[in-house]
Amino acid sequence: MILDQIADNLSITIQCHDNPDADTIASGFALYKYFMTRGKYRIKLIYSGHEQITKKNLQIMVEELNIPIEYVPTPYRVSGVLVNVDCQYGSGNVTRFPSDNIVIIDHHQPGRLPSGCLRDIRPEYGSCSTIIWKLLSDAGFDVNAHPDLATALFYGLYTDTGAFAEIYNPLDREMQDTLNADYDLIKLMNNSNLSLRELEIAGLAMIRAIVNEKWHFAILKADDCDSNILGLISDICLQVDTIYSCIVYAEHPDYVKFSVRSCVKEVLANELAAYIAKGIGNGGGHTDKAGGLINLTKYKEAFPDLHFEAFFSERYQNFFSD
Ligand SMILES: [Mn+2]
Repeated sequence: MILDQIADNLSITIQCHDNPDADTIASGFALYKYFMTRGKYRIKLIYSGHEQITKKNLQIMVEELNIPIEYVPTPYRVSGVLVNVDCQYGSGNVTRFPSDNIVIIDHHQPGRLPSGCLRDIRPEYGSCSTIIWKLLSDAGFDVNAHPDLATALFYGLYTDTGAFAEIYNPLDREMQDTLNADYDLIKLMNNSNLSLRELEIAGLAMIRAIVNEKWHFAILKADDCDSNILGLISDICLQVDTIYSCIVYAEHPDYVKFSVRSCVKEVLANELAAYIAKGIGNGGGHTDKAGGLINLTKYKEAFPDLHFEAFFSERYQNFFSD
């Protein structure tokens, strides 16, 4: 069993994806607690990337549930086995730290994985939290004996499935029904999704939406903000009746990040994200929700005179004609 194989190592480093969301944090936290109770003495729960956690609901989650997650800048030396949760080593949304002992536990479609790595990838689950919950339950670990853990895993599934609206797997439902979560805290986090400043950023982005009526897509430019806010803006945009897919992007001095959403099978969000970032960055995710990052140096080399609005518009249209 994968947990036993991880436990064979004296040191365990659990890494969440960059720009952590509730699901990756909950997954990492659950593994952390589990191995702590197994008496492992060197366990670290880390994440890296361009941004530290700023989103209010996630800050509440980390503080209220005492989640010992640490931000580490690059370069970083991993000790022991490296466990990627809710992401896959080598993919664009997780900083790659050198390691020859890699474990991947994830619920995204498998990408190109490092050879010989240990993996448990189940794309049929609504959240990575569900996989971890199942692994822990099968190992005889009573998650409900740890109310903080039960709440974290519950919230991981909740946020990854649009407040349980997108649950298709019976096991997700079973976890939802089984966990004794702190519903007051869930409610508090659920009502702390954005700051006033972020509300303003979202509003401005929506006012400036550029809509392509032929292909039913929209492009929105937002001021620099947390990636999760880009996702939130694109979630709202996709609810417009005439918009079937959309991109929301924000410029940062060093990079441009973007969020992609689609509700039609002709446009797979992960494919579109990869297409947009091809040659100049990274893009990927789920078929309905995805995102990416464009490297500004590479962009300026490839498109010295093109502003981003035109770039996104061109690539978007090329995606359809291709
Ligand atoms: Mn997830």
